[in-house]
Amino acid sequence: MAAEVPWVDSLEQVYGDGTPNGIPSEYRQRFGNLVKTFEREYDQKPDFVSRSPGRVNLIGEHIDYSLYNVLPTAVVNDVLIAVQVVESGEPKFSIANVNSSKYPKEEAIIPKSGEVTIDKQNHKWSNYFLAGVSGSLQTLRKKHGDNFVPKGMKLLIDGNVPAGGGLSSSAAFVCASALAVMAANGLRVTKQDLLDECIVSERSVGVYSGGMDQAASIFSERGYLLYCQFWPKFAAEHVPVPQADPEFTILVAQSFVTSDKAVTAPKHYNLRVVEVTLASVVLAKLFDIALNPDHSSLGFSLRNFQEEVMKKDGKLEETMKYQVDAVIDIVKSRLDKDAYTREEIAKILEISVENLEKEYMSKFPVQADSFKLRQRALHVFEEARRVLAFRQTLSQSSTLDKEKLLRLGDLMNQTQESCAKTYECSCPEIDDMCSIARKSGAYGSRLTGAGWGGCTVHLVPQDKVDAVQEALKKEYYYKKFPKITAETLKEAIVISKPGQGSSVIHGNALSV
Ligand code: NG1
Repeated sequence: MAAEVPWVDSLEQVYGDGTPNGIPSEYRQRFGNLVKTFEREYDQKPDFVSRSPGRVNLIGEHIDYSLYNVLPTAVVNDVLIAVQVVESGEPKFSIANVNSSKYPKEEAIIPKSGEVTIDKQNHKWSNYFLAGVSGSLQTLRKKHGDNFVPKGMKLLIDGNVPAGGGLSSSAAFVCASALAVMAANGLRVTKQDLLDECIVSERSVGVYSGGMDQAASIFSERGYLLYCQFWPKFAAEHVPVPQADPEFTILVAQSFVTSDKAVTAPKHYNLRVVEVTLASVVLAKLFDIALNPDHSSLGFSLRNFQEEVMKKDGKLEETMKYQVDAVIDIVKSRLDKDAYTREEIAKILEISVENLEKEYMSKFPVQADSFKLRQRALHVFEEARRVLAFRQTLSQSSTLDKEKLLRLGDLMNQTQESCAKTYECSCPEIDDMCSIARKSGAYGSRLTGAGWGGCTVHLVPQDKVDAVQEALKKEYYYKKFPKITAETLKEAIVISKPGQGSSVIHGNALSV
């Protein structure tokens, strides 16, 4: 049977490390503060708290929406939503945040039979909650009929995943929201259903979401990396973090360059989705292949093209590495222009520019005169190859030796190079941080998440962790932000152990 999102009644099941040591007191305090603030705000105790974490991606950047495998894991930073269900009356949501000065309280009413409307032009913080509502309503209406009206809810939110910081605060928020709505309406949702809902939900905020973040937020298990496969359909494998000699640490450091994916999407994220989709259909056309639509954002992915071209050549039985190498050669030899205009692409596809725009650029607008199909496709296929190599290195033996750690680090460094030069999703600050970390001892350093700012992730030998942190402070944070406070600096670098995925926290855990 498909696994359900767990309901837990102790915080150890969420934040513990599996040992009898208990959990760090700050987690308990934060949770206690949420419950008490809820009581002050609404004069009642919450019924439950829905929780979903942020994530860090170790390798496999910008390839989930081309349906290639990626290797993220949840971090301990999360979004907590305390909920009191309102049993009668119209379905009204009161949405408050513990940080009320930054995120003022808002109210929303769901029209009886209608859709949740999200004003994409007006990016309010509560849009992410409404996005979660819209996805879960689809499931609830499928189950209970189109006239189903959800229960009203009083909500208090506390998130400590930095917004726009590359640890996927948006996915954590949307997943926790959808889970809260499902729980409030009496549904024990499976992880797979929640994932499907949340991908749809996030798209309603205006981003062609790939699915990696929601998968990592929902499916992760403490102590494991999550090997996510998207082709032919989603599957998750929990990969244990191997012992290593010398020991290593995964260090996550924010650049404090904020890139709001929903706002910058037409020039950044959504444009890349359009470019790789166009690369797929152009390549297919050049090989006289009619692609069947797949479940990627715009219906045609590079993974789909790989499958069909290998089928055509009778090479589907070959290893994945062989196949990816083959499509890399194809891209190098067949996509020979540095950039393709709309007219050039329309000509290859034998359609009008108007139809090209209607089919691939109308769902969400993009701002570009030309499209770098060769570079984007190359990044995707080469990154897919790096993920395979990374995964293989992890599973070669139960202990990672220095040579293997260096290999993993090298793959991460190659990803950064490709993100910076070929996919153009890095920025000078991220490049800077990566070279500072490498110079002071990191095996590998790269951006994590969508990029154009956000976070970096570093694979660091244990005995170099202090040196890397100090170097980042001295050569990046103090230099770029001379007025940075000690508190902000404390949040800038996170030493992250793979954390636990989504859950509903109820019962005794709420007695604080
Ligand atoms: P961020 O923006 O870091 O949450 C985004 C996408 C992922 C993936 C990465 C790039 C969403 C919610 N997230 O991550 O699916 O494509 O970029 O690897 O759209």
